[in-house]
Amino acid sequence: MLGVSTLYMVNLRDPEAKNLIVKACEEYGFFKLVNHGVPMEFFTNLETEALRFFNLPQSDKDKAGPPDPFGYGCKMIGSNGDMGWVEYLLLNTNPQITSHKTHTVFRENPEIFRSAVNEYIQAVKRMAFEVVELVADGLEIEPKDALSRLLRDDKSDSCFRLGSTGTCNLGFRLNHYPPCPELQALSGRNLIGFGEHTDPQIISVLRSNNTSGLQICLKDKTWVSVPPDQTSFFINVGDALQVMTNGRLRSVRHRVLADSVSSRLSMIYFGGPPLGEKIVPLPSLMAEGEESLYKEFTWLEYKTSAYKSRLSDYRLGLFEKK
Ligand code: GA4
Repeated sequence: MLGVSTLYMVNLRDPEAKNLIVKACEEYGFFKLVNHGVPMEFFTNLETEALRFFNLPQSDKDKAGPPDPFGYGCKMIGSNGDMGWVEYLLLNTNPQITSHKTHTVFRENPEIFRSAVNEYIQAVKRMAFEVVELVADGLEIEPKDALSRLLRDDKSDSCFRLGSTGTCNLGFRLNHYPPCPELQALSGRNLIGFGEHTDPQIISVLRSNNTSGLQICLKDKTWVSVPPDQTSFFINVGDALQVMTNGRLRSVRHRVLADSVSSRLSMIYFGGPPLGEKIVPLPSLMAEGEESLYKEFTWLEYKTSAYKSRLSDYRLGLFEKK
C-alpha cells in the first residue's frame, strides 16, 4: 500500500501525473508538487520582500491595514471573530489594481516588491492552469479546458466586490507566523496559527519556507503534519472543485500550528471562477441518472455566504440537497 507521503507527491513531468493527481485529490484533496518548473529565485525574491515588510515596526505595518479587501491584517482572520497567531498581507492578483494601502505596503521599494509579487503570481498561475488541465484529463472531462478556462478568464476572481459592503476578496495572500516563545512553557500544547478550514475556491497553491506547521485532515478525521519543503508547491482542492466533481474530489480541511522557535512564511494563490459562474457538477462527469449533491449556486452567492461564516464552518452544508 502507498503511504500518505508517496501518494501525495506528484512529479509534474511524470507521464502518470494526471492519474496520481486525481488519486491524491480523491483521497486527500491535497498533494505536493515537485519538478514544477517555477524557478527557486521567484520564491526567494518574494520571500525577501515579504520579510522586509513583516520586519517593519508594528505601527508601519498597521498603516497598510485593515485587510478589506487588500492590505495588512494581524491576528484577526476574516470579520466574524476568528483569531490566529498570524499576520498577513492580502494582495490582488491583478497588477492593474492598486489602492492607497498597497502603496503603503510597497512604499519602501514599490517596483521591487510589486515585481516580485507579479513574477511569482504569473508563474504560479501558469502552473495552476496546467495542474487543473491534468485534473480534467485524468477525470476525462470534456471539454479539456472546462476547469482551466475558469481560472484563465479575465473576469476570474482575482478581485471580488460585494456592492453594499465594499468587501473585496482576492487571489493571493502572504502569511507570516512569528515564533511564539511562550509555547515552550505550555509544553506539548498547540497554538493555532490559522484555524482549520477548507478553501472556498477551485484550487489553492501554497509554497512555504522550511518551517513546519501545516496539517491536513484525513477522511478518518485524523490530522497529519505535512513536512515542509521550500522547493515544492502544495496544492489544495477547494469547495468549488468538490461541487464541480459532485463530491468525487474532496476539498481538504487544513490548519497551521505556530512554532516556538522558527517563523513560518507562506504564499498562497487562490484560483477562483468568475463571479457569475454557476458552480454545478460538470456534465461529462455525471453518470447516467446521477443527480447533483448540491443546490445550484453562483460563485458570487457562495463567496457571499462564505464571508458570513466562521473559519471552521462546513460551508458547503448550506448548499447540499437534503
Ligand atoms: C479561507 C481561504 C482564503 O485564505 C480566504 C480566507 C478568508 C479571509 O481570510 O478573509 C476567509 C476564509 C478564507 C473562509 C471563510 C471566511 C473568509 C476568512 C473567513 C472567516 C482569503 C478565502 O477566500 O476564504
